[in-house]
Amino acid sequence: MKREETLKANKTNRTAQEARAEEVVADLVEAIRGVLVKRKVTFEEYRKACTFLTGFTSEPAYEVPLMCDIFFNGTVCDVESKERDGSATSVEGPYFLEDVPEVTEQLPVRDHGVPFVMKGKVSAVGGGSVAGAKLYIWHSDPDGYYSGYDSEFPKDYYRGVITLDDSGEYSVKSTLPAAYTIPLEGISNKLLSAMGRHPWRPAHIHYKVLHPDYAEYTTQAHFEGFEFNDNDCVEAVRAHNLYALKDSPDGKILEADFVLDPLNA
Ligand code: MBD
Ligand code: FE
Repeated sequence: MKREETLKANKTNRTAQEARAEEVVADLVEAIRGVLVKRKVTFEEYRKACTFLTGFTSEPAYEVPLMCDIFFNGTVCDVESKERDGSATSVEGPYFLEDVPEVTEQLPVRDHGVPFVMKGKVSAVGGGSVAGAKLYIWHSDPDGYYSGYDSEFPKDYYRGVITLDDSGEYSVKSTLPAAYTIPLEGISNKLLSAMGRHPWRPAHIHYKVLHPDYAEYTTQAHFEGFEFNDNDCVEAVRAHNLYALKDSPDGKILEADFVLDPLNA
């Protein structure tokens, strides 16, 4: 299947079978989300469960975690955000890689795309120093693909880790990411399409901050006014992770500040 042949909006004129699948699966999802909230399931427990469930299937190893991310990771983040101080978290998704190049002001990019700058400041609840924190940034290329998952597209593009100093400030250039589809041939998309749902995510940037004194922090930024913010197939868009892009001589600017939650405070 080609991307151009996929739905670009959830169906409003579903067949009876699609409508039935949508209502039953949506209710199952809501019921399981209720358990995640009631039991305050942590991200660590959630990831273990995804890996465990993968053992029941003969599908490629990423399909069960992907389906879980589509339906449940947003809820796990909402629970996590209530339980911690500092900025709210959001969905990590399947494409984080820890072993990536150190960068300072430029992510390695390919030859096309809209010039783009990501900047902001990382601080901590209580005002402690964030010096030495590792800020990971990763996002898709201008066509909606992630590096590091096939031999043609090595992992050091559109990714990097920045070591923050005491100021917590960062500013790094790249090119604007694009809307993304989950793998079209897999069983997760089969389920979405059986429900009359499309496979698209809005363009977004991923961030993760690691520092031994603070709770691991993971989030995403989406762009106001971009396609699929209202019907993200992963349902990860919230008011707190939707940002206005600004114009500048260096290109579009995304300014995002994050506040870390001290451990043992
Ligand atoms: C992604 O790029 C993503 O961010 C999520 C949450 C799920 C699938 C693909
Ligand atoms: Fe993503």
